[in-house]
Amino acid sequence: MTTQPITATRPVSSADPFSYDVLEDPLPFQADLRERGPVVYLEKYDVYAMGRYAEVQAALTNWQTFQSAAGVGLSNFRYEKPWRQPSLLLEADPPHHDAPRAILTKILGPREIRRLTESWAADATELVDTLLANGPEFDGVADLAAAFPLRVFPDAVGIPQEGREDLLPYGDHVFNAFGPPNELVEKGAQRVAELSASIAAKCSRNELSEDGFGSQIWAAADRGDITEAQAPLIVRSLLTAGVDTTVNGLAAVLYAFATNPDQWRRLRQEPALARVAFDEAVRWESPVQTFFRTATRDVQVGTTLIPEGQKILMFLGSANRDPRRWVNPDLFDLNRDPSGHVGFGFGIHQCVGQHIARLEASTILNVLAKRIRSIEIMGPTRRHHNNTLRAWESLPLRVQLA
Ligand code: OVV
Repeated sequence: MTTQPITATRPVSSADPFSYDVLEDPLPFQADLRERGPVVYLEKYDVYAMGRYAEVQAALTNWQTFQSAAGVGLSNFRYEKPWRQPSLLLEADPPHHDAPRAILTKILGPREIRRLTESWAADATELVDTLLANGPEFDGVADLAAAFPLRVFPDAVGIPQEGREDLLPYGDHVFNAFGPPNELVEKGAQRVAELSASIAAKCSRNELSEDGFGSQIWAAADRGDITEAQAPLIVRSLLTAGVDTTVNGLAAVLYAFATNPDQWRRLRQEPALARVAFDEAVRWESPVQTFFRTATRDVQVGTTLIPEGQKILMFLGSANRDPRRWVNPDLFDLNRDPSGHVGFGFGIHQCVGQHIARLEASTILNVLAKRIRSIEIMGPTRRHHNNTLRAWESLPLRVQLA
């Protein structure tokens, strides 16, 4: 009997997960990826991809073998991104990762959640009342999903009013740049110098208000928990990771309810489900679809030997729709327990801002559930294509008031 070389049996795909068609609707690609095996070689990019829940979750937990410090995009950022120093959190591993992480865990924790809860509820009420006073038709993305985070989050960080319009395009480009250098990245490259300078300027100590997350990061530098050189980069992490993600998380939950009217009725009967609803929408839509890891050693997954140094694409969005893990994964269902989803990642890098994101979402959903009896899609919806994000450009909605 002869033994096959192990690579002869490895599942392979010639598909491009960053092509127009897959970005428009990633679900068929993801189903195919999961069917091919626990890890699949993507010929087009010379990388591996994981699409099943069990392997994605296990790999995200095993940061020693699947590192972040070599970059979480397709290419090694050290050579490819002169406009952006690596993130001290996202693109680092222990021990360097731990001090910045501990600081953000504290700043974005229960004390701040309590402090922000009341004022954000007042902001949400005013935003929704002003919007509904204009009539029952509006764009769920521009008028609500983007408007609310852009109203409350920059204030919470403590950045000035000026230049806030740069936050979304900057984040859009950073998330595109985790993918291959396709048209999306080329288009964003035109403004990258200007946008990077604008964001960097907001991270310096004297630009930040006294009581926000930003000055609390600088206070950690004063205590000596981090260096003064690290502080502005940690502020930058908030501004990069905290805007496009929440905008598209809110857009996801609005779209989910607009297309599942029975679930909206359920939320109105039981408003305490707002948090479950948001997590279920994050599972269902996975606003952050993917991140790469890098193998620190030769590692076997299924029948495939992944060589040391290879990039592996972790398909959060696919894991969150894996029928091996979820009953009827394509249903948006408030009766399910979505906990354990990997939409915020998993393991030591799991979203440090997730409590803030949940507060934004539950605050806006609570106001909407009081004011609005039903939500429907009233015109053609449009996706926003991004190499990492599952995003919306436009959600034309019509509501009936309660
Ligand atoms: C999760 C995430 C996305 C993008 C940027 C960062 C983090 C960062 O730390 O800069």
